[in-house]
Amino acid sequence: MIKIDIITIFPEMFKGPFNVSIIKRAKEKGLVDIYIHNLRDYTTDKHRSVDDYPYGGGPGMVMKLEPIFRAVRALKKEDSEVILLSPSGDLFNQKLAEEFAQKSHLIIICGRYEGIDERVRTIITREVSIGDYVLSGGEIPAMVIVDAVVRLIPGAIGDPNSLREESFQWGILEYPHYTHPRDFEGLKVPEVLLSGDHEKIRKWRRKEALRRTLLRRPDLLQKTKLSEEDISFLEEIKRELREEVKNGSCNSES
Ligand code: 4G0
Repeated sequence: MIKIDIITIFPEMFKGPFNVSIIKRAKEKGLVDIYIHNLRDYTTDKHRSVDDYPYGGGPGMVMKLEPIFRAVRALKKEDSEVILLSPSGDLFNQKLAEEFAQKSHLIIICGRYEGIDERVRTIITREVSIGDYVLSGGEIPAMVIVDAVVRLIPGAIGDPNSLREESFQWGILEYPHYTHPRDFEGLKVPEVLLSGDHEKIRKWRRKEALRRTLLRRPDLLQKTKLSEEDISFLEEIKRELREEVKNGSCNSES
């Protein structure tokens, strides 16, 4: 059982996303316990203030330290990962999601305003960003992280094969998927997928995944371990691409 505590000034934002689909099912199965805490409940002044003017002047407001410290101290256990969401954090990725999924307790602090009092760094164990853009708060990043982590908990996903495929394939993009009908207004399913020849299908999927990765995310091919077969597929793909250039074809999918 993994426990996730989220500290926010907008608890209502979490109602929808955490009560549908995989997260809802994981909660029902007792795989995860998610608590949303209103930061204002940890204030002590009569105005329940969570922000204040910046020392030294300048525009905007800064999140106050005391409510955050009171909240984290109340929630913290021996083995808590205390995560601050901020645009200047370490970039979140699948590897970090897998790491978080192994923890017994996550405390996620959703920042707002122009920033947060720098001294918050003394109480956190990690600063994480979901990407290079600024949002109006850390709430949506918190939902992104919870979703990515919860679906990795054993039992959270109906068919664990889909996770295995994913992590097995991790490092290159996914192969293209098709379902019924075989022919939609002339858009046909590739013949090989109807052949019933599992080895042929495996090879086709691997090659198409590599083709996609070469065209869209060539950076991934540098980082991942490629088999002898992969390397010869990539040679074939590059040959096919040169052939297309010669024939003057112009198709964004290839
Ligand atoms: C500025 C995370 C803005 C500073 C949070 C927080 C984007 C992301 C915010 C902070 C966010 C992201 C220092 C806590 C809130 N925007 N890319 N907005 N601090 O993950």
